[in-house]
Amino acid sequence: MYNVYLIGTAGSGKSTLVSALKDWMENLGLECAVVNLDPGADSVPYDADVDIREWVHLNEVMDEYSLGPNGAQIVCADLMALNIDKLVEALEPYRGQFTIIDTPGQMELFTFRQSSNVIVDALGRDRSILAFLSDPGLSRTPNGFVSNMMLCALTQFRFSLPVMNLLSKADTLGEGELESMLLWSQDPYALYGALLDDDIDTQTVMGLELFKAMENVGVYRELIPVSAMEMSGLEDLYNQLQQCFLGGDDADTVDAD
Ligand SMILES: Nc1nc2c(ncn2[C@@H]2O[C@H](COP(=O)(O)OP(=O)(O)OP(=O)(O)O)[C@@H](O)[C@H]2O)c(=O)[nH]1
Ligand SMILES: [Mg+2]
Repeated sequence: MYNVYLIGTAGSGKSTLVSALKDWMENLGLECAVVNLDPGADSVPYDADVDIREWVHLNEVMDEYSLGPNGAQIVCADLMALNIDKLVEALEPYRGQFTIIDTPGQMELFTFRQSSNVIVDALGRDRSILAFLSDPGLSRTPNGFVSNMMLCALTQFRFSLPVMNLLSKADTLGEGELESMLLWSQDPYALYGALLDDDIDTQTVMGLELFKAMENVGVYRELIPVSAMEMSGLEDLYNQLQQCFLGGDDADTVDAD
């Protein structure tokens, strides 16, 4: 069993990609379960096999503790960890080769709270990967691109798990934009040049320094463009999963216990 956590900034396309990936995998004959870990989701675009809202629901926590949405989200994060045994038990009958996990809208709730490491441990840390979604709306400029890479690096730092870097909603990018972003992710010097091409100001200088730090600590990695809308890039995503979990063998051929 392999766990894939979709993580990204609010509205980056996590839930839609969970749905697309599940459909794509099932069409391929792969067994996959889907877990919703967003207690504040009004609705999700997939049938969750297990849904944290069964035990922890943002609106109920707001009422019960007389909290606003932000305070309640923090309480929810802790309640999620407290209820994790129930979730793991409920998931047991559905577990197949892959478990695809949707995470809360505001990524800091999952990325920066210790409760999420409790959840990762309970679901099985050994066979887990984080799929970090970069939203093109935030990462089309060189500065935005570096900022998003930093978020991805922080996520990796918090969890100490393998990470793949996805460029979501790739269908919203023009050909030139997509090419530039892919080049920035493949060739540090191209990104370096693009940062320098920006008007040199304090922000750019800081971007360059952050960029150098990322290069030095080895978080620089190639982007995989995906579009849940067009169902594109999912094979590349799956190939990355195979590389990470199975050293390149197909999941079909490997015992999935
Ligand atoms: N064009 C396009 N739009 C997309 C794609 N994936 C998601 N969207 C849109 O982006 C918006 C946010 O998608 P969600 O899947 O709800 O994103 P999320 O990260 O789960 O959002 P929160 O959980 O609310 O933070 C929706 O309007 C989706 O229809 C895509 O591949 N292409
Ligand atoms: Mg969502």
